[in-house]
Order: sequence, then structure tokens, then C-alpha cells
Amino acid sequence: MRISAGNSPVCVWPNKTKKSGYFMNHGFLQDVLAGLRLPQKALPPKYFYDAQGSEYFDKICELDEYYPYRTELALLPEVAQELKQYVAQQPIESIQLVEFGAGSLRKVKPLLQELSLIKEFVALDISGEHLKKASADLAESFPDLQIKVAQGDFTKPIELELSEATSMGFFPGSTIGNFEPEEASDFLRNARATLGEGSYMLLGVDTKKDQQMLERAYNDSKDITARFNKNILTRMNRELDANFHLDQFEHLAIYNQDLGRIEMHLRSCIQQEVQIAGESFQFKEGETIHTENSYKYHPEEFDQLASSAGWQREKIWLAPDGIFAIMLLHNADNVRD
Ligand code: AVJ
Repeated sequence: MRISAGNSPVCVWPNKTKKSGYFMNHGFLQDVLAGLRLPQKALPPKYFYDAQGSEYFDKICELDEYYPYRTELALLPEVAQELKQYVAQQPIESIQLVEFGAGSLRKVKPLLQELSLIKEFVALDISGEHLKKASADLAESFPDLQIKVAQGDFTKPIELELSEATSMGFFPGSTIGNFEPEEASDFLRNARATLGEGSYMLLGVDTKKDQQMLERAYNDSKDITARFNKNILTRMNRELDANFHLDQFEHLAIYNQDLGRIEMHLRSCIQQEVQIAGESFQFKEGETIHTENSYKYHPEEFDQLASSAGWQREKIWLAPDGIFAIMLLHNADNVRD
């Protein structure tokens, strides 16, 4: 993915061909077929976020049970203030802020309000429509800010036109938890290459905690998370000619203590067969599709991960009871691959 200048969204989604009146996304089809042929059926969580899925996710963020969102948002004004003081003590003239998985753009606001050194903002997200709406709002609130938005898959390496400014990545929400630890390290290493020497990365990380609190966050009483999870079935039905029956699958979210991750699955209630783009898939009763991992890290565990990718932790902010962490990483000159 290559991000170029210009204020209107750049569509950089690859592999789209027009087929019988609608767009078939071949990356999606390939990933689905490959994932469902595995002994443990699995789908990449990035496919949750079509327009409907992004709306469900925004609703999840309004839930009291979903502590990561509200906790991080509450912590951000303090982070922004201290960051401002920190930045003032560094040889930094201006900042280019790059948000990965920008979504609704709510979290960047406290940073933009406090840090006037941010002259340029680059927003990357997989859901283009969502981002387009949000960036128009942002442009109104911050008329002097240069804004670039791009739809694309930031799990792949990206090329960025670096300006003279110091680059700072912003990856809130503990989305890094969707990666396997090794992939998270690869992502951080790629991001370090993208952002360049002397750059920074501000990251939200969800921490290990009480199992009940974790599981409640992914099993909300309004069943919004269940709908978010099942939306991937709706999406396959619509975009890939699949015939999933939504009421024959149930939402499952459990904390896997050994691996330190929340796992989401869709469990087949009965033995059944499903067709996707002409291929048949068998489900035993109780068999699951593994749809998401959400890894939780002790701050020290995360330090290790970050340093394995060549980043050094500069600062950490912890929410009350340590239920969420925001970290500032630095691509220090003395760190070599
Ligand atoms: C957007 C990946 C941070 O893992 O908590 C919320 C997604 N899944 N509820 C998370 C999600 C179910 C969320 N992230």
C-alpha cells in the first residue's frame, strides 16, 4: 500500500474485479476458503469491518461492559498533556501523526487538541466509507491540520511519504492484540521501518486481568458482540455467494488463560453443510469457526515484544487498577536490527 498526498481518500484496495454487477473481493474469498479448509476453521478478524461491522463495533464501544474503549478514552487527555511536555523537551519541530486502523477518529482528538506540533495527520483504515465520514468531521474541527486518509490493509507493509516532521504512529484500542505475538512483532518492525529513524509510536495495549471482567467485555448483555461476530457470516452470504443460516451458529467468547487471549468463535448448533462460492463445507454439531484472538499483555511482556522489534519504551500510562495501558515507544538511533 502506498500513501500519496491529497485530501480526498485514496482507494488502495487490491484485487477488485467487477463480477455480475457486484464487486467480488478476491482477497476475501481466498482467505475465507483457506481458513475454512483448516482442521480448526478460522477467519481473519479484519473482515469484520464492512460498513455494518464497523457500525456494530462503534456500538460495542458504547457498552459499559466493553472497558477497553472507555478506559483508553478516559486516559488519553492525561497522555496528551504529558506528551506535550515530553515533546517540548525533545528536538522536535513538528509531528506527522499516522493512525493505524483509524475507524471513527474519536481517539485522535485529545492528541490534536493538546499537541499543536502535529501539523499533519495520516489515517489508515480497512473500512473506507467509515473513514471518509469521520475525516470530514475532523477537517471541520481542525481546519489548519493537513489530513490524508487511505483505505487499506495495514497488516501488510506500507510505504509512506515522510515529511521533514518527526513521525509518530498511533495505534490505539489494543488492536495489536488481534495479531499473534510474532505477527505483532513483525507489525511493529514494519511500522518502525515505515515511520523512520527517530520516530515514535503511541500504542494502546489491553492488559491481563480477572477472567470475569475479560469475558464480560466480549459477552455483552445486549448481544451486540454476538451480532458483530455473526456479521461475518452475513458478509460471506452477500459477497461470496455463501448460504450460512445465522440462527444455526452461536457466538462464543472465552478467555484462554494459557495463551493470554480472548478467543471468539462461531459455533455450529447442528451438523450441517454450507456452500461458499460453489465449495461445500461440513460442520459437525458444536464445531467452531475461530473468528478472533484478542491478546492481553502484562506491560513487561509487551516491553519484550516491542524491543524484539527494535523499539524502546519511553513512557507508560496505566489506567486505574492497571486495566489498560498506553505506551510511548521510541525508535532510538542506537537501536540496530
Ligand atoms: C478492535 C481488536 C481491539 O479485540 O477488543 C471487540 C475487537 N472484538 N469485541 C478487541 C472486538 C469483540 C477489539 N479490537
